[in-house]
Amino acid sequence: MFSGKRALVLGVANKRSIAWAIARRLAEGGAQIAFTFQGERIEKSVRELAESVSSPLVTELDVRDDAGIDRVFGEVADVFGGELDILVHSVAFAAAEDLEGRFTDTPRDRFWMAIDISAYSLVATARAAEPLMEQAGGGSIVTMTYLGGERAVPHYNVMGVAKATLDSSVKYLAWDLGQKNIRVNAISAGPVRTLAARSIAGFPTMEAIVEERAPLRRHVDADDVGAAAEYLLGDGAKNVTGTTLYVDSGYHAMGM
Ligand code: NAD
Ligand code: 0WE
Repeated sequence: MFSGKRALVLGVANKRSIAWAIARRLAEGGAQIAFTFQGERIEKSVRELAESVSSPLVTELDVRDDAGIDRVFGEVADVFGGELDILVHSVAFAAAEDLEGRFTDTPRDRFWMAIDISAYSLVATARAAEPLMEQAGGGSIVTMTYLGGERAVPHYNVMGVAKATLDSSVKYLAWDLGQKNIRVNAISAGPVRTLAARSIAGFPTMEAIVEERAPLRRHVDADDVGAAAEYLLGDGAKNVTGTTLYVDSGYHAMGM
């Protein structure tokens, strides 16, 4: 399904990462995959995972760094002959203390930091990918979002505001880049047990609520998200852009 396709995946931290579940699907379909990671602490685990899918490039990137983004897309252009077909954006961060207290108390600097890392990074990386995807005759971009950007989910707080920014950015990017046959979509996942999720107090309670109230009465795992990404990134979705695909056991459809 992805034979001859070249992908860049942002946001693998370890084998539980949603980005890794997506990368695995791409690799099974025959894609070549470049990876970025953030911070020395996770470098080893990302290099090992990347090696298992014969990745031609693993490189560090903090998405707040414009020069870093330029450098990484230069490296991607080098290994993929100036072309890129697929970009997976699976990055988010807010200060831990802002996911605990009241949203009302979010200070200015941490409000902007959450939006910078979790939303502006999609705009910056899509812009950097644009010439490489244009060279390839088009491309597909997928990002990860959550219902907390549309509805108030207790404790999601400033991350919800960041996801609202991300969701809107998907639509404006879809309009701009559609002219170049580049598609931009989001997947809205229900709670998945990853590194970013496990550290959140009350995560088991959220899973219990999904099991009780979602139409399918079960929680989702990273591989369910991988399957949805496989669809959105593939030619089967060639006329799908600017949209959100929910992988949440139907939870978003409920009013109670
Ligand atoms: P994860 O911790 O495995 O992935 C988050 C990634 O963001 C990590 O690889 C981390 O290194 C990266 N990151 C954070 N700050 C960064 C920075 N400044 N520069 C570069 N990278 C940075 O957790 P995950 O659950 O796989 O999260 C991936 C995406 O899925 C996020 O956008 C998250 O909001 C979204 N999401 C997660 C869930 C869930 O329940 N796990 C549900 C819906 C959406
Ligand atoms: O997007 C997310 C979580 C993203 C995230 C996680 C962390 C934990 C560690 C962003 N920043 C940080 N910062 C840290 O220091 N999800 C969709 C998972 C999630 O997080 C929640 C949720 C759900 C669901 C937080 C509160 C309530 C629900």
